[in-house]
Amino acid sequence: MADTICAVATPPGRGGVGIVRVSGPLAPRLAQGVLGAVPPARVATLAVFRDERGRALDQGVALFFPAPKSFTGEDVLELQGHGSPVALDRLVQALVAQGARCARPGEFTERAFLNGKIDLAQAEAVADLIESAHEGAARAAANTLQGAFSAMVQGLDARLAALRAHIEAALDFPDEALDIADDTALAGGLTTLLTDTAEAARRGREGRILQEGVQVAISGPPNVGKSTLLNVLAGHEAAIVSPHPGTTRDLVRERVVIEGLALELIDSAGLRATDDPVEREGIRRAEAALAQADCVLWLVDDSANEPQPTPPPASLVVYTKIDVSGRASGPCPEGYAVCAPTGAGIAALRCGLRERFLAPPGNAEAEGAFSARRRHVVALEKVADAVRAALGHQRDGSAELIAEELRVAHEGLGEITGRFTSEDLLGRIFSEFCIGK
Ligand SMILES: Nc1nc2c(ncn2[C@@H]2O[C@H](COP(=O)(O)OP(=O)(O)OP(=O)(O)O)[C@@H](O)[C@H]2O)c(=O)[nH]1
Ligand SMILES: [Mg+2]
Repeated sequence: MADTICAVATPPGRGGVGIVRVSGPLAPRLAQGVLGAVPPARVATLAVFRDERGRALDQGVALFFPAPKSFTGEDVLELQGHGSPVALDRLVQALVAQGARCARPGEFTERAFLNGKIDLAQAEAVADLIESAHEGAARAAANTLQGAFSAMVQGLDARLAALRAHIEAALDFPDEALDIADDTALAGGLTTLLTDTAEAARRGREGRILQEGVQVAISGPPNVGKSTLLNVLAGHEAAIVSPHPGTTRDLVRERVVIEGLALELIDSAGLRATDDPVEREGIRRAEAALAQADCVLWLVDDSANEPQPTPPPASLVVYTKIDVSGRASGPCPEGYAVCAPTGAGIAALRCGLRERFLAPPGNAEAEGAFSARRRHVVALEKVADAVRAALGHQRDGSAELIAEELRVAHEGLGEITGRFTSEDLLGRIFSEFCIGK
């Protein structure tokens, strides 16, 4: 049986109201101890909060939510007192003295998930709502919390389950089975499932960008002006700039918002062959950041005489040091030309970035925008890959291989809702929460 946890749920510091939350089987006994009686279910009740020796600590409103109709699905007691850090701390101590334990970060939400009150995507939306950096992100997280994203995943899940049942039947009764390659119902089911999964992944990507912002890696050889550009876009001296090639080693991350579009800019080490082990580690990190970014700004020193490395595919080329080369600033056929120290061409580059990822802020207004995380998008892409493979096997007429791919697809969807999730992942997700949530 679960133990009983307690924590201050309001932010640290002084405030009008301070709330202590208790969840677990001891909640009624703790109410008895602290309030002298268990308040009637879900009725705001004025009470004096007392410590284990009967001394008054505070006075406020107590709420009791009996299991299972509570946030965590357990007996929950909420004590709404005054926002005094000292009084709240004494109240927590009194609860601990009577058998409660201090909650870990996210433990209330974790219990809500474990007790089936919300799925994992919704639990993550709780954290995303708290962390929202702008209104669009908050609205999208609220939609995910209400289950908009989960409902879409569950719809895919139900259809996948039906297709699995269909194929398992063909495996169990091979004599009666239709020839798999001629099974038009199966082909149709797989095709629409693939279309809808790809659409879900697309919307998931939009939702992730809305929530986390677009990750933009600033990349290129050493000394081309990467850190200078980061500083100009960030509006302050975030990274060290120097004339020595190989200055930046660590990843330097800066969040900026351009007309409602949240960007995470990542400056990193210049890419080159080197024997310096520290610089080599910097380059390894730079390459990892480049590989997972939504957008790569590849900087080319326009003033250099020697030939410059070829930009990676799909990157946005930015010519730097045009004050030396004499090129005009602004958009050019291959990308943008800037001089970061004077600011020439920077406005055009900002506009270009904004246009490239135009969709999210506008969409947030629309009904049904939802927040998602990178791991959700990765899982949906994995599901789409597996369904695509299953469709290939269907044309070859192999029921076993289809069944295996659909199993993989089903597992991928389960990772989103938390049906198939490792302890490790759960620990990581909930540890990002604040205490008392
Ligand atoms: N003339 C001119 N100099 C620039 C421009 N942008 C950057 N620089 C200079 O170029 C040098 C290198 O700039 P950084 O921003 O440190 O270059 P980086 O690409 O971050 O270099 P690493 O971190 O070593 O890879 C510095 O001396 C900058 O002042 C520019 O547009 N024009
Ligand atoms: Mg640098």
